Amino acid sequence: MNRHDTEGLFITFEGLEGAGKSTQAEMLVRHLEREGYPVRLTREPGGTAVGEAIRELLIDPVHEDMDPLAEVFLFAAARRQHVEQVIRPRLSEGTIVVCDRFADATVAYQGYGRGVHLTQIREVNGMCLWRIQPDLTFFLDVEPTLGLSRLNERYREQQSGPDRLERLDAAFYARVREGYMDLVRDEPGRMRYLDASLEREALHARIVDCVMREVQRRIPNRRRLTLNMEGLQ
Ligand code: T5A
Repeated sequence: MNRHDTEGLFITFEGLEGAGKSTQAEMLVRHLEREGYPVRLTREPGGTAVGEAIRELLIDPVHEDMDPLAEVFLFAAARRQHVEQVIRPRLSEGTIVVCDRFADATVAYQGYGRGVHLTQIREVNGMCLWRIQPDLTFFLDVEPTLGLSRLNERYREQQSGPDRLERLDAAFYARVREGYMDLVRDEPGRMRYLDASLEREALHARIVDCVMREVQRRIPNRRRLTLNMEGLQ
């Protein structure tokens, strides 16, 4: 039984800044496309026009005084739009949805990081999700200093700098990491721990192995064959 009563598969990537989530999400999507599966890559906050507008508001360094619970509601508003406009419809038509961050990020960042009560976060997340839960979540675990050093390299290359959400201190990231570790302990069936200090290709191989087992178990062969036949016409 899926966690969302639909035909598709919902896969999310979580971790601290610079863990390599976007890199691995994109590599996985390319792999699934090559294998002939219907797949959609998306991200949070974002994934819809409304969500991308909320993202701009959230990351703008000008809003330094944003209240932590107000922050939860903004992430939640973006998530609700995303679930109803993109995730649920794609899952219903049997697509594999790969999402760069999802509801666990609110637990880890706003709950453990900012100190918002976890009961409030679960309540708000519950309102947004309505029977939508990831089937598989990869937690890419990185030492905060390694993740931030990867980002610093990127800022140098792109001549850019940190946004509002990337300006937090080491103690904050240690709490966020602890939050993710608690989620891994609490939900070992869904959450998969990966050491994100490994090489990109080594991580990709582990992720593909895990996803393909799940795909073969849940998505009927018929769907993939139909797609491959369409490709031949
Ligand atoms: N947020 C989000 C919340 O607080 N609550 C929420 O509910 C949600 C949904 C934006 C922010 O929002 C917060 C968390 C964030 O602060 P984001 O856009 O996902 O979230 O931002 P980041 O996590 O900051 O995304 P990054 O792009 O910075 O990190 P990634 O995706 O983990 O890393 P990636 O793949 O872009 O790689 C970073 C660099 O490392 C290299 C890459 O080439 C790149 O240069 N790299 C590697 N180097 C060596 N070895 C590897 N294995 C590597 N993999 C990648």
